[in-house]
Amino acid sequence: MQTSQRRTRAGTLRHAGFGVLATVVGLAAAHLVAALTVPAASPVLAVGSTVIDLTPTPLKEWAIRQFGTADKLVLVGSVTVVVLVLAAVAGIVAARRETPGLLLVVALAGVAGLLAVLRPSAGPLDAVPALVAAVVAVVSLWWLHRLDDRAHREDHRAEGPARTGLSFRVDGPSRRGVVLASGGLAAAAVAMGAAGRRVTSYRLGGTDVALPVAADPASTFPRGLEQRYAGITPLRTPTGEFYRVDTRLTVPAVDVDSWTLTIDGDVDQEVTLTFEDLAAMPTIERDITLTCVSNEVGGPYVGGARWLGVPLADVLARAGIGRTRADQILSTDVDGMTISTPLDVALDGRDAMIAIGMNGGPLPRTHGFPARMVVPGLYGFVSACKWITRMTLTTYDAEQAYWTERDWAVDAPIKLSSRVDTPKPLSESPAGTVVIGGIAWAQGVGIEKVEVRIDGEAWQQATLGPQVTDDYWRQWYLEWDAEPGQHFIACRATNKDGEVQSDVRRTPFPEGSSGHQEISVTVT
Ligand SMILES: Nc1nc2c(c(=O)[nH]1)N[C@H]1C(S)=C(S)[C@@H](COP(=O)(O)O)O[C@H]1N2
Ligand SMILES: [Mo]
Repeated sequence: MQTSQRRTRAGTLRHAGFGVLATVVGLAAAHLVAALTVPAASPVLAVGSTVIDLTPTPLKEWAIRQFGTADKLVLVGSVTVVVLVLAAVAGIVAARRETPGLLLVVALAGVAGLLAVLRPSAGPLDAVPALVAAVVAVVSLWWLHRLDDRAHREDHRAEGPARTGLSFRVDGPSRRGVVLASGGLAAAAVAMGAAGRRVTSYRLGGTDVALPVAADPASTFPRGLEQRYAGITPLRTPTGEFYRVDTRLTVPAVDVDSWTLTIDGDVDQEVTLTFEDLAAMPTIERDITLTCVSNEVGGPYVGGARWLGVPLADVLARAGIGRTRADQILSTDVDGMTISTPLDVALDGRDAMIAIGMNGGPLPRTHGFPARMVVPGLYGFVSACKWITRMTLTTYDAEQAYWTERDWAVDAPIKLSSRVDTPKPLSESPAGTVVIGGIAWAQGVGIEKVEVRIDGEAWQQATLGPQVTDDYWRQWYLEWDAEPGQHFIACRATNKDGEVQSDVRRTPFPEGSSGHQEISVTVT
């Protein structure tokens, strides 16, 4: 009794392991095949992206709050756990009744294949990786069970049923075969996974493009306060440190030579521009601060950069929009993801552009290579479409974009806001002069003043850093004679229209956070 129970438990574990191993090998093989064909069609990515898209907004908000930019990893990690549990079940089932077990594996791959093919930009090739996953996983599982059965029979012959309980014996030749096969499959999975990554990063390599010299350049960039006060956000965000927010698990690889931008919908005539066409148009260079609607008060999703691009109005004029009845530009990226922008806002004279350069270089892949939209004053989710391939002139009645379908605001101007960069919340500073410093932004209007409040007392005016443009953030600082104890520091900005930053607390959903940031620090 003892023995047979042990045998069952150890056997079940081993069979579950076979299911997991076979599935992982299948996924790795599929990942490699996807890397060679359509990277986004990899079952892991196809399932992961679908989960991200289907996650209800409140849950996504919660994930972003809890895990920051690791939110996607957490969501996808949870899916992975579910898949592996199902794979383990398939392994156990297959040991008892082969066909249903193998069919469960096929079903798992089938779901991934279906999701890959249902992606907006999918073609027939996109089913191939899931097909590969199914074949490799089924064959691996079948093979492992074959070897295992043989080992089982050998044990019986050699020593009678009582000994078979020690399932992890590796001394019989067939038992050794099982161990070797498992090790071999695991090694193959690691190798194929690594090769897949290699191939992808090789294919995604180049963002080398010749950028035009700006016909209308930005003015000389001033020296920021960060030179004097290290804790303050640099006046220009280094490209590699610029915040990144998008729905993508992997960064799209766009081949600039075959990339095009089409303007269609309610226009005089549809036009399609190549990168060369675009870069040949007169360009502007502007310092603009981008902000994400998901930025909490005091949050990190805001960045200042120098953008090079073609004025949006000029690009749209290529298609002719004089007679359009559209109220929306529906932008589509290389994967079919959509972002909507109010047409009247984009064309009201602000420096809206199709950007092709950032901080003196081409756009990095993470920030939309080879081209993206930038509209000063609008949150990124209603303007900053990265990897843009199409702008459709349409109406909000006729078509909805990704986030508007998810109940986010339609027209979302960036809210007047400010942030304390130094001292850090909950930090300790020695008594004496402490520099309180940070940034404030009021895109389109400009910052008039920033005030600081310590321990709930009167607001004190901070000193502003250099003015760049009204579309750009402004640094500020205040020297504080700090005495020992716990203190509370708050800040608020006033824009050049005299509007004071609202102290009404709002969550990012549905149109951006508001409220005053107040931090607690200790002076020793
Ligand atoms: N194609 C695409 N463009 C996109 C997004 C996206 O998910 N896909 N996210 C938008 C959001 S929400 C923001 S805030 C900005 C962020 O731009 P960044 O990642 O370059 O900082 O890109 C916007 N453009
Ligand atoms: Mo965003």
